[in-house]
Amino acid sequence: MHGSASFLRCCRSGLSENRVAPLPDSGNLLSENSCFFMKRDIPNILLINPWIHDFAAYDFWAGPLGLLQLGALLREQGFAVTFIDCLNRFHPEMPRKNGSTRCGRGPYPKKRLPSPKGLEHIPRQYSRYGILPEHFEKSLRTAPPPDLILVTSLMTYWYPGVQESIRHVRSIFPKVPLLLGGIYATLCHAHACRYSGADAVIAGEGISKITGLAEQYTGFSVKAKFDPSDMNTWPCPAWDLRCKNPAVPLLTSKGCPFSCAYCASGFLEPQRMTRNAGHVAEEIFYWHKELGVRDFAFYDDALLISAEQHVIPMLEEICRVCPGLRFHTPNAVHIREITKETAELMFRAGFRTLRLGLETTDFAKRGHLDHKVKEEEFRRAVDCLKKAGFEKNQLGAYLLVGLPGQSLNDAEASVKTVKESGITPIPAWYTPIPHTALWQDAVASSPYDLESDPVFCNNAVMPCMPGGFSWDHISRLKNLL
Ligand code: B12
Repeated sequence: MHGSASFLRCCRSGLSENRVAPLPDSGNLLSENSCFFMKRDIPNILLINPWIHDFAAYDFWAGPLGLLQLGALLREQGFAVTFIDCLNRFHPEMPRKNGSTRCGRGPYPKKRLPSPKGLEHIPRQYSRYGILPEHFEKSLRTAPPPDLILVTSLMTYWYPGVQESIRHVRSIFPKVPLLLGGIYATLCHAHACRYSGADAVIAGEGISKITGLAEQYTGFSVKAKFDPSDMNTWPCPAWDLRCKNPAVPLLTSKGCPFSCAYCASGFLEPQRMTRNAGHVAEEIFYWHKELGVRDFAFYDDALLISAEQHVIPMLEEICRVCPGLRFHTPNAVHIREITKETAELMFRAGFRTLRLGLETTDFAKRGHLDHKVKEEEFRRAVDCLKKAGFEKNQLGAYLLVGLPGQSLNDAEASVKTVKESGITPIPAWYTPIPHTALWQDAVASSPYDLESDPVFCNNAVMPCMPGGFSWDHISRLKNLL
């Protein structure tokens, strides 16, 4: 495997001679990967993936990719890094069934919570997803004392889980600086500054900022060993800090050239960047060889864009270097880019779950939403995929439901059209997102005060659906499916 030394460098450099290797079988009970220090002159940075609070959550190849990317960079620069995952499905003190896994997916443990204020009328059970608070506290108490704590965040409406996680951390490490970053921190910056409990909230990408932040808060001075504008110089995310990896998420590019009205990608990742084929194949090979991983999930916003330069050489390299693995695209791919060649290559490389970003089949009236696919492009793509060998249950088309001004009848019509095409419709309930073109329409059409509290943007409450949440809406769609 050419160049694999660079990946070994990334993943092994965490175990410097100042630390002893993790105790056998202790990883889960303590922090995910507790490395103890003989010397206290190297600052220890504690990474935390917080709980989810929601009406429903399921692990579809989820993982804190951004946080562990920062962890890998810090480790490479000589910081000691520990990780606690509040969403660890494999915690040894949790019931076994949580650890069950289907191609890397599986249910999170959950514990019932009272519904958030203003959502008490929703007839669904609100829960904390993840490990129990006592397990989190035990991990915090037994972790090497941190000099800096980094907490990530994902969905805006999951912020109550972030708040609760930070409260627990504060009760144990009241004086250690705690920084919050991630998607909620970026999309709802002012809200996070006010309510999260973090010392500082960092908006936007973290790669170019993390060295400076770590230096500023620990006083430890380092030289950056990577170029923030070149993904090929970054070490792979520190997935080895997770106690178990049923699947590994991959990021082979950043950004998306489309500016769809419902999506925040353009705001979150304004710059398009790609990795080269060898770099990606090397990472996949590495995780397969080191951790036995067979399932990989692409997190790219635009995996198939500029296929000739990016995905085609990358998949050819994957077929050559690491055949026999399974790949999934839980974040949809662009339909227009699916050709005979890309379809055949994806099939040959081992793609098993392919999600298409269709959103609606009302092709004539979709102009206010996006310009990413025409009807004939959709039909041609489905044809190419079927001819390449994909089966109906491997091909799912995401359809947005509950958009401002959209009736359930419109959504039902899309479901029927997708079924007729011979692939699987997958309704995705719309969540309003700040900094998107559709945000103001969403605010105007919703009975909730979306601007006052991100919790009202939870798609499980159907925030923009006329009449609000209803089991009838769900069962009408389920019956059609
Ligand atoms: C991959 C992905 C998923 C994955 C899961 C991801 C995961 N981590 O578990 C899957 C496919 C399952 C998923 C599902 C959904 N997703 Co999604 N997803 C994404 C996507 C494409 C990438 C996220 C990611 O990992 N990026 C890569 C890493 C590197 O970036 P990052 O985490 O932001 O980290 C960087 C910075 O934030 C920062 N950082 C992060 N943490 C910290 C901490 C500190 C201290 C610092 C300093 C910095 C820092 O540095 C990192 C490196 O630069 C984003 C879009 C996007 N471009 O971000 C949408 C996105 C987050 N998803 C979104 C949506 C709508 C959904 C769904 C609701 C879709 C639906 N209707 O079904 C579901 C809900 C899932 C659920 N209920 O479980 C929305 C967010 C909506 C919201 N209200 O918040 C986004 C923004 C896309 C959009 N439409 O605009 N998603």
